[in-house]
Amino acid sequence: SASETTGVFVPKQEDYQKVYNEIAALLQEKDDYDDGSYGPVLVRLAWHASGTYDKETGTGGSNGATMRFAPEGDHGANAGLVAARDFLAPVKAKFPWITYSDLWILAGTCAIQEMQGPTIPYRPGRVDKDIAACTPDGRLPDASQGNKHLRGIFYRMGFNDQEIVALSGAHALGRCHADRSGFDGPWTFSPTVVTNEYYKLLLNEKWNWKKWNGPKQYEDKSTKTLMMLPTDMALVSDKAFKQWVDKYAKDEGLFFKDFAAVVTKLFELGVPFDETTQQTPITFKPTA
Ligand code: DDH
Repeated sequence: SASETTGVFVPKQEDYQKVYNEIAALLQEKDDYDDGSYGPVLVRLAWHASGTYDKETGTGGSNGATMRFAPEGDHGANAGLVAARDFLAPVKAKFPWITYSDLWILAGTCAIQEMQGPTIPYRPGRVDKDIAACTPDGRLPDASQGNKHLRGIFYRMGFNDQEIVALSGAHALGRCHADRSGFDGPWTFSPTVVTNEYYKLLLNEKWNWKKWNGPKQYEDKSTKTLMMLPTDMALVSDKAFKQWVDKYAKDEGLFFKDFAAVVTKLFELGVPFDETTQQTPITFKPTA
């Protein structure tokens, strides 16, 4: 076999499941962080690794893990993601054969499944690139903007309106940190569980501008503990977006199905899989 002749370890599906299990165990163990889980910040790392993709030039995307290097790691949008990269350092040390690029996407996949989200099929095969492959600043969305900006950013990656709305449901998870983005607070009352609550709250809550010295964001009228970004509110003020918000708020099953499909697409942007080998995606077994 290739591994016997070259001495290079050729991982099998069960080896990737071992990496998954290790991350899942660490998620359980390290529960003294934010709302009790590193899950959301792992999802954000995988998204920011992928969301730099430009379909015209084929640059960016999760193939490369160039956020390891200062120019990209220091982009404003990536503030705080060092917490996710540090969380994964012992996993990389234990399984040195996996590339950072594959590890970050596997971790995002694991976090979604362990937070009770849908199954995300996973294909390995990403290679780490050097500093020269870092993408320019400005490829990730700017939360202070509106629908035109959202379409500009996500159409560049190759997504349509329905996919933009389905991807945004990730904001059921996690929170904004004043010392990272400048914004503050969670979007939902259950920020460590994948749900369609984000859409329900967008439609059913009354949202007012928060009165504070920070960047412009919304707060819910009833509890003043939840938040929405200007880009989140664009999903209900824009008619073409809103019809999908309505659908996902009504039907969590539809959201799970569309979220799994669009996250799989996001995580594979710009990854040159050898389509001739028909590589079967891995379906990881969740631990719960
Ligand atoms: Fe997001 N996001 N995101 N987001 N995001 C933030 C946090 C998290 C935008 C801005 C912010 C997606 C889309 C958008 C997650 C997942 C995804 C924060 C707060 C800002 C700001 C960061 C901080 O202070 O720590 C904007 C703008 C958009 C958009 O224009 C659509 C998408 C597509 C995803 C995805 O995963 C598919 C997650 C998870 C978090 C919570 C992170 C955490 O640490 O908690």
